[in-house]
Amino acid sequence: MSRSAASRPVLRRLFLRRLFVVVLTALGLVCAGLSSGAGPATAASAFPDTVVPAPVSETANGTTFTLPAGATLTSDDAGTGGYLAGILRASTGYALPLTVGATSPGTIALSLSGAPATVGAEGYQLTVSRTGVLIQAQQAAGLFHGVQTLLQLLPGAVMSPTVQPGPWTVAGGTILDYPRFGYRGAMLDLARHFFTVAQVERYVDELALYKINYLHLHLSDDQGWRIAINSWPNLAVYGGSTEVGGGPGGYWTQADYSAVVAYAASRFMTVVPEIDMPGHTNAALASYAPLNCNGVAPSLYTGTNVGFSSLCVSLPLTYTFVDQVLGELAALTPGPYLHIGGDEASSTSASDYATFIGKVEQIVTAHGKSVMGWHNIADAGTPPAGAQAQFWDTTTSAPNLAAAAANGTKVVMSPANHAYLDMKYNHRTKLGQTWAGLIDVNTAYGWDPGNYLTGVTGSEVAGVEGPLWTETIVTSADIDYMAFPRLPALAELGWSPWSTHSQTAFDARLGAQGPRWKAMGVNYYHSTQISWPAGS
Ligand code: IFG
Repeated sequence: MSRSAASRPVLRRLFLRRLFVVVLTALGLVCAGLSSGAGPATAASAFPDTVVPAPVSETANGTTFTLPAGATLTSDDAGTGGYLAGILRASTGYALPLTVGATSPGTIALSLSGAPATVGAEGYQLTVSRTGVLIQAQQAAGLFHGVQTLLQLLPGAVMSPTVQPGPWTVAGGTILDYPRFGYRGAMLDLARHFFTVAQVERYVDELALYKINYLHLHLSDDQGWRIAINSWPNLAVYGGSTEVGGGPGGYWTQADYSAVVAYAASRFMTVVPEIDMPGHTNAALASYAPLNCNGVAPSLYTGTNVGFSSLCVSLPLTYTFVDQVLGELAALTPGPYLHIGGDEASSTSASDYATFIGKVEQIVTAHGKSVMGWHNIADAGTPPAGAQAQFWDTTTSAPNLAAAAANGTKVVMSPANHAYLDMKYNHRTKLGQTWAGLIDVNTAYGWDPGNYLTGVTGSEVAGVEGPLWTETIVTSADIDYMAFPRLPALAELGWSPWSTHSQTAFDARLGAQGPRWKAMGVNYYHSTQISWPAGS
């Protein structure tokens, strides 16, 4: 039998076996290739654990999506679509044409239909497939928050204002997300040091990354009055003419204020204006002698003491003043709250304080707004329906506040020893104060707003807020340094389910924020409690 003849069956078997192996391998590659999206087969991708605040649920599907240069955007909300397009076009260099209200979805589609009801007003469902991204929400705010998550699933360079090399790859899967608390705020003190509209809008853009939805503006204090009031023009012109340290101060026109309100709204943030009363009023008293009980105006004040000033509770003009100031602010403020302050009224007797706060609360209500105030307003009794009291002490109990909460007052949690962004990180921190303690990331993160105050738990808690007082804060770089990385910790406490609360997991996810802050030029503090990626 010739070699060929003798080995024919053997050769055939060999050929068929090899053919079978080749086919299997080819099939394997194709399947892997299909499951892992464009490009060579890769291992199944899991969602990167980088999103802050932590979402409610994340399910990876092992695919990856890479944004192609020819990608298209569609959005049912023009503002959010434009916001996303602006960021992506700048960093990818892609055209990314945007169609609003399109009938067929783009590569990235922001849709107001099909979202599960559980997402509510601010939540979203984000689905990443091999071929594209779909963000679904019940309302535009949810689309905006889903966009923040999508941006955090993309490489940090996506936040760069200049074109960066890709690839712009996102792990595939589904995220279902919605907030734990409805009030997730940040406060900026414009009174101790003045900040311009542009500086506040910059801060708004940074806050928006972490799904913050309230911007509390501290517009008046002993050292400065920062908002023009037409019926009392000297408040801003004279009362706003200085600041801590004796600098030139400044003030916003009502058009400036409206511009900030609109800008914040475009980032789905509601402005809460604060006129602090009856204490913290030296700038107003210096501006109008008749407002003083003795008819004599004090000097402007550029120091940092507190508790030495009080409006004149017995003077009828005081309530005309309050009514006209709050009336003009109410007309400029679409949001539900006017913040009346109420803190550190050391120069007002307890009975005068109760009288004053009671009258002012009625004035707020008469202008169609709900009262917000520091938790001290509960010392004057339970505020009107719809009111919020902001806890700022370093204790874990406040009996008058708990009593008001039992009567329906909601509580915004800002315990100074966890949430005050003007506290130093450590003794080496040049900026900031120490009276409430030193606050690094783990102290900012290590508490539960929903179970912190005795007798104030669950539904009485409206949410959290991170105040940034500016006695020592002068520039935008100073704001960045004190707010980042602690504000994201507070934002996570306000948004994420308590079941996701884990210091180590949060610290890892916070570290992943470093490259995007670097790309944005955010002057953040490289906390030694966090391992920051090289170069971030
Ligand atoms: N307490 C005062 C602020 C500010 C702050 C600085 C409140 C409610 C100390 N009141 O905090 O005006 O001076 O940390």
